[in-house]
Amino acid sequence: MYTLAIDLGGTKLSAALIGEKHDITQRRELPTPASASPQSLEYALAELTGHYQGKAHRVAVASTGIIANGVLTALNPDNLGGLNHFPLQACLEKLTGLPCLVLNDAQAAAWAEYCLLSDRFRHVTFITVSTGVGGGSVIAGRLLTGPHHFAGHIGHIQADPHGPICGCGRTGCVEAIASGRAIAAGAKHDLRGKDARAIFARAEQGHLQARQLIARSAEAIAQLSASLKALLDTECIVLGGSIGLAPGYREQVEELLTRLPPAFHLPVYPARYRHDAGLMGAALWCEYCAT
Ligand code: ADP
Ligand code: BMX
Ligand code: ZN
Repeated sequence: MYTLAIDLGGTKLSAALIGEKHDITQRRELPTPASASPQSLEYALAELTGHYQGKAHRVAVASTGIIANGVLTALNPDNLGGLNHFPLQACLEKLTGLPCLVLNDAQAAAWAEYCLLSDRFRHVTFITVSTGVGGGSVIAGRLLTGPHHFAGHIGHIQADPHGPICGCGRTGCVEAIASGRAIAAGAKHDLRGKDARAIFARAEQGHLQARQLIARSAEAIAQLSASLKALLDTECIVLGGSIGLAPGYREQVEELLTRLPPAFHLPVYPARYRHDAGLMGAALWCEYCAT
């Protein structure tokens, strides 16, 4: 019995089969189409799911965006090339002929990482620093989704009232300062036009502006983590996404947290499922909902 797990992010679209023992096989990845046209996303999903025909009995999706009743609504459409509305569940059910469950990507990853930590903690918050900044919290063993499926959209908490305008319409959101897109947007002079991955590579070589862009991102995530402790009394933060998992980034966040008053200190762990936290979380959530 296999679950076809799909993770739709602002940059990449991944899929894998997840078995009963939670083994991950046949992982594939495509770039997320950067287009406001729903057809482009449907074609990409058709290409991806085509490889798994007849191999799974259900589909579990972790997706960027606010996910209500299987429909994706972007809070920050810029992350999806302007696309702001997509009937994800209906589209995948049509493409695969299988039942499909959809959950926000960071909420899904939070569930997966909580499942690994539940012997030690009952209050866990996951933060992805990736194309955007997303989050999910499990409090007292329950995943918070909220009445409008909006819980965890912590990338849109204000970090700086004088900061850049975010794609969601607010000013100075954490996402507008710390995300991969924000790091790239902040790049000037010789770094202009480079993506976050390239900026990390330059920082490793000692490039001052690259280091400053990354430090600004890490500072916003450290402050966000402290605010989440104040709000939820979360016992730890789990950091994921390609930026959250980039070498040295988590350590910077941890170090910046130690400069705050002790009441705000909390451990920051790397996602143990690494880049597969969303995939695994969607499959585990599907399993949990079925019991
Ligand atoms: P998604 O948002 O689709 O889930 P990722 O978690 O890979 O995808 O995040 C994409 C962002 O991470 C992009 O801004 C990209 O430039 C950046 N990125 C990808 N790989 C790395 C890396 N090795 N180090 C730092 N940043 C990276
Ligand atoms: C945005 C928002 C969240 C998402 C987060 C991380 C959109 C399209 N997405 O804040 O729902 O969880 O980005 O997404 O509004 P990722 O693509 O970086 O994984
Ligand atoms: Zn915002």
